[in-house]
This record gives sequence, structure tokens and C-alpha cells, in this order.
Amino acid sequence: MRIWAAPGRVNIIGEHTDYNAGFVLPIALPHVVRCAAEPRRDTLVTVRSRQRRGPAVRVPRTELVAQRDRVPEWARYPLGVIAEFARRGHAVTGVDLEVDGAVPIGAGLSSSAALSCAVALAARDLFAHEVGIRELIDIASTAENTYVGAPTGVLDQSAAFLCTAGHALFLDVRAFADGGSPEQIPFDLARFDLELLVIDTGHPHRLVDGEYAARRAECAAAADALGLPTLRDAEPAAVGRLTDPLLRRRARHVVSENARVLMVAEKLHDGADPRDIGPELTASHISLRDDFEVSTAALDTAVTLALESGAHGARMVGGGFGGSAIALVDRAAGTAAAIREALALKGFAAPRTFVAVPSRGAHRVE
Ligand code: GAF
Repeated sequence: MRIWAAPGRVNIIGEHTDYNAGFVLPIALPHVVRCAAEPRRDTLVTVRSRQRRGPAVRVPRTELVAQRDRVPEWARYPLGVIAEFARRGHAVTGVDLEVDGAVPIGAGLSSSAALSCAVALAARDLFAHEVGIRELIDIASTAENTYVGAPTGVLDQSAAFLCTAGHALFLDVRAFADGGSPEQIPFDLARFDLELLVIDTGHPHRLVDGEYAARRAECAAAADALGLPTLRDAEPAAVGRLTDPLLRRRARHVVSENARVLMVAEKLHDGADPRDIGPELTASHISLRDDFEVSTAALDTAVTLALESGAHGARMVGGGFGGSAIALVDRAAGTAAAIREALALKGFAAPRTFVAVPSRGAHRVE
């Protein structure tokens, strides 16, 4: 069997902006999901996971959609990708898939997209060489939206395919959809004696629950009330005139977050000391907490503790409602120990912590 891999991600800044046609700035993690794959002579699609006990899930290729509801949730990610290749008319035969994930699950670090993207790259190489990276991103995100039922944007799948080692990926989602290219911005924290600490609170986050979809609907309603196709086009003054206070807060987050991404990208692009982006990271957290209301007590506490321990900036990452925070720090080990101790004293679960290093995007391993 040959093996492909796709990484999880940490978004430096630009949260809940992707489905508003805005800006994001992720890095890929060294943590990957691997997918070993081999075509079969028959039409069965089988998938097993090193992280799950029990026999492989086995579904005939032509039955993938009809049998979707009988497939365990984790297996819908790989099977959804195969179904999406077939739906687009690519000549997919039966295939054996074996997945092995090292991206923490439910930590807001994009383990789901890492899984979908590893399978998508494998399927492309085995069945559909003509498929380019843009279509792969589309296939992986469409599979998650339709087959799994997780209404995600394109941040995670774009990060998995487009990120490169040593760089943050500046992606203008609308421009990319219109054929534009993303920018790779050098992100070498070690050169400035800095580290990016990830603090996984251990409170799982789930995108298939209703809150994420509710935020998407609120953003669409706010854009509609402003007479705009998306909040990407909204002016702060117009947002201030929205009469519904909830829609006003949601829109204010998106508009201010897009402005913060542009500011951070410009500073990094100009080679500034990354300490200078710290205040934007913290402002992003406050906006996600107060205006977008997707943070949790554990994430807020982790961010506060990081800042009290001397972090230059800190924020929750990903969709929210659980998952991880990041902190830009001089010494990760010291901050991590202080946060672990203080969270325990406040009655929170012990977090898992690690240092994020910008790593390569999806690739064939062997
Ligand atoms: C999740 C989604 F999958 C992304 O598309 C994005 O919206 C993110 O939440 C919030 O920025 O990871």
C-alpha cells in the first residue's frame, strides 16, 4: 500500500471569516493523518482506522450515498471523499483505505480536514491524476458539508493542501475562489526567540453540532440585512447601523477580524518582530468571546493565564465551543507549566500543550 499524509492546522488569525469570503492566516502542524490506500479488483470501498477497534467499514462504491446513515461518523469523512470523486464523474473503483491519525481529535486543530484531505490526495493519485489542488480542496470541503453534514468553510482544507514549511499562508478566500494565488509569508519565530504554544483544553469541539451552523446563518442574515452578498464587503459604519444587536455583534466580529488579519499579514510580510502581532491576537480572542460568542470558560481562562504569564498575545483557535488556544511566548515550557498548574487550581482539566512549528502541507509519504 502507498501512503499519503495531510496535516492539522493552527490558524494564526482570521476565525469565522472563511465562510464570509474573507481572510485567513493558518500554519500547518507537524501532526498529520496518514492514509494508506490500494485499489481493489471489485467495487468495495473499505476503510479501517488505527484509532478504532473492530472490523473495516465496507460499502460498495455505488452504495456510498444510499448507505451513508449506516456508516459510523468517523468513516463518513473518508467515504464522503470517495463518494464526491465519483459524483464528479471520476473513475473510482473499489479501494482499501487505512487511516492513522496523529492530529488531536476534537481539539479545534482540524483533525477532520486532515483525514478528508489525506484520503482526497490518495484518491487523486490512484484514480484521478487530472484533479488539481483547487478541486481537491473543493472535493474535501464538499464531502464534509454534504456527506458528513458538517457545514465548514474552506479554511481547514485550504491549510491542509496549501501550507508550506516555515510559512504562514495568507489566503484571501474570495480572490482564491476567483483564481488568485495565496501568499506564503515567512513565519520563523525561532529567529526572534519566540514560540507558539498550543493549549488543548481537552473540552472537545464538534462542528456537526448546531452552534457553528447557527453562526453561519447569522452572518448570512447580517449580510442580507446590509444588502450585501457577504460580510466581506461590509463597512464598519454600516455594521454599526444594523438594528438587530445580535446580528450587529456577529458582523462586527467578522469585519474587525478581517481587518486584524490584514494588519497581521502586513506586519509579518514586512518582516516585523512577531511580538508586534500579539495585541491583534488578543483582540481577536476578545471579539470571538464577546461579539461572536464561540469561546468557553476553559478557553478564556487559558488565554488570561497565558497573558498573565507574559505571553505577547493569546487567543482561542478554530471554530470554538471547546478545543484549543494559542499563545505567542518567549519560553513555551515555562508558560505551559504555569497554565497547567493554574487551570488545575481553578478546577479545569489538565490541558495538553505543545509547540507549533509551521510544517508542510499534504503530500505522498511513500
Ligand atoms: C472550523 C471550520 F471548519 C472552518 O471552516 C472555519 O470556519 C473555522 O472553524 C473558524 O475559523 O475550523
